[in-house]
Amino acid sequence: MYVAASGLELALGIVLLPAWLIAAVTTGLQPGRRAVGRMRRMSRIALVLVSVALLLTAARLVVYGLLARHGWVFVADRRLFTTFVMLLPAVIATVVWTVPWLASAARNGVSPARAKPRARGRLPDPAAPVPLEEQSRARSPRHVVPPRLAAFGGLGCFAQMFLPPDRSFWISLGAYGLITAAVGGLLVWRANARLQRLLTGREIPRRRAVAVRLGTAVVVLGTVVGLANYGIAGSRLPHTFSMMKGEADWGGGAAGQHHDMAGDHHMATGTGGADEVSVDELRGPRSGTPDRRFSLTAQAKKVKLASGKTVDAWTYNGQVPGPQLRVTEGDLVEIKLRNELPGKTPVTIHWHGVDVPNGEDGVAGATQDAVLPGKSFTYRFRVEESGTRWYHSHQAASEQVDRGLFGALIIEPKKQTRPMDKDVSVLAHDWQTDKGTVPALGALDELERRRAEPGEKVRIRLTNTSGSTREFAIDDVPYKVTALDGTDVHKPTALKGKKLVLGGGNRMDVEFTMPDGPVRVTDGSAPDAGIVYSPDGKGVLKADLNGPEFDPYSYGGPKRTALGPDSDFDRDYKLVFDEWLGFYDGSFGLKQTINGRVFPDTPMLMIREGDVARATFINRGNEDHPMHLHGHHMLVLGKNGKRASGSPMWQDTVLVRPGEEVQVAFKADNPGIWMDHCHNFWHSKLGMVMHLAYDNVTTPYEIGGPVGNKPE
Ligand SMILES: [Cu+2]
Repeated sequence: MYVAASGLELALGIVLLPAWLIAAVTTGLQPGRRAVGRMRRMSRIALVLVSVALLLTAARLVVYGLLARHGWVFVADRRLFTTFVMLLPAVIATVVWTVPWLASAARNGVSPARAKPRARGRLPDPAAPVPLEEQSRARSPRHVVPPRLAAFGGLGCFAQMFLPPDRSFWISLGAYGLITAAVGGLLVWRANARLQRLLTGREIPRRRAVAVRLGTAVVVLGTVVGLANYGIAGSRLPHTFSMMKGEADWGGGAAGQHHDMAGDHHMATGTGGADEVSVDELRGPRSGTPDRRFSLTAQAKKVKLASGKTVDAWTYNGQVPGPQLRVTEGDLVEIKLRNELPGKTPVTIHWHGVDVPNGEDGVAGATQDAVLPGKSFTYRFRVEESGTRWYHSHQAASEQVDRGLFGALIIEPKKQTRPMDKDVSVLAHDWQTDKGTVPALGALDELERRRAEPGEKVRIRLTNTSGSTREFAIDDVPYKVTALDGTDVHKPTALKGKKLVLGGGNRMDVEFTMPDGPVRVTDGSAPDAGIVYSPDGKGVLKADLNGPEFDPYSYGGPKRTALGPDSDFDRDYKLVFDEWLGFYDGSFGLKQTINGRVFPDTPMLMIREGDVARATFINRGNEDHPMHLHGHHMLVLGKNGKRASGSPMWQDTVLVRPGEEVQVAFKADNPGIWMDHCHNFWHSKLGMVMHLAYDNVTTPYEIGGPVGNKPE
């Protein structure tokens, strides 16, 4: 609904400008028509064109109303100012002044004032010249300027995406108002000058007129080119900089004692108190024999998908997805990362959804330097939780995860309460192959048939390792969603034929008992692929991808939690996501903004250990944003003002779809500097990255630097 309205708004923005432009030009042509008959004809045409533009304007207002139904926050921005400051006043002026005159001229070939005495059936002779008085009336600024100013308003609507989102209300009101008034003034001045020339009979010599137009064109073109150049150069990020550049956002609570100033935060030798700690000190246990030991080596390898399509992959241990790591709650885990990638490509490993000590989090430029080829890095941490997790590189993820540097990480609970006969990880991914982009489950890009005996208990761990939102279907069996992002759902109930929606990075455990007939697991992005289980391993079943959407907000049974909507929050962050066409780091694209800014100018969420925080995510843009907070589990409180009513939803990645407002709570119980970013890596690459910083934690690492750290 929101996306449809927003798309309609975009389409209207594209047609509004030409519609008003043509209407304005045609209206402006009237005074040049010297015979009453021609003036009448032209007025009719102008009237029709103005009416079309008015209808389109009305449509924009309707769309604005539709968007406003999602909440004031969704329209109290660029939309408000382009529509109600730039466009609407000019349109009203057009209706009040231009339309009556055009209507009269269309009927009589003269203005309303003159028409009255002659109105009784006797129209002026069509061939008669339009009296000078009439011509000057036709050229009056109040008749010709309103549609021109409306065209400028149309330009505002057309170029809305280029305007900075989420700026302060009063400053925006002032800026949009002043610019519109200035353009209006300029148009009136120009119309007046023309009128004077008509009355005095002194026309500008043709050459001079051409020169003036040419000059104007050169100035406009120069400005555009200059702005573009400035945008390219000005948006370029420095070679090396600290993550901690953004403005500190204390979430309305008291500022910490250590770092009132953003910027000094990155210095290991800070000015803080005795409890100041570097991320280097926030490591897992350095001693002790690990319960599980793994070795993951990043290697380039040409990998074949099931269909035979080839991926020029970057892998852990030569396979895609990387090896599945299985550990047990309470284990001390040691993973040695070695980099054998070609060239100078550095890598890391991030343990997605595991609340590891900050120094083990694997974020290049924040918690470590990325590991260069030939080098290694050892992660050690004790897992104090269980469930479906995954791991992936957190260095230039839009390229590295995309190419295959990821795998499943399963943490078995200490005591398995629901043992399974089959426990299967399904990692949905988009592969860049020699035959284009191919969605697949793991490396399965076509249908695979597997054997499963009736009565067998099956757990499917759906994992979305791609950036885009995925919709899964489980046919044709009743099942339960037993975990969200690896945390058990309380009292799950049986479901059937639902559409299971997972944002990028999300996981969902699904359990069922194998029936006599076949069962199919399908990712909607690859409807012809998937897995079919059947007793003989030859089952045939069509996927039904059109089921109603599964709603995790009302699923399962409620349960008391330490946090809740009525908790006493020390911090309350409000984060609005939007889109902004322009330059970012030297190239042109659709920037993904948080509170109107892109990384590293996005807000730094500041917190103190022990704080209880709430965050409200508002998606004003047109694409899904799966927001992933490292090192913490967020309790999802509700959506669009409605409280979650089912089982508590503890998630590390929260999907916020366009037009949605999602509220989460979390406890600051894991000191560090933690990424909080959109898990659509293309969005994080385009600026949608921020972090949660404990006020006493510092990092010696920087973005860029000798190894080229790229945390996004
Ligand atoms: Cu996003």
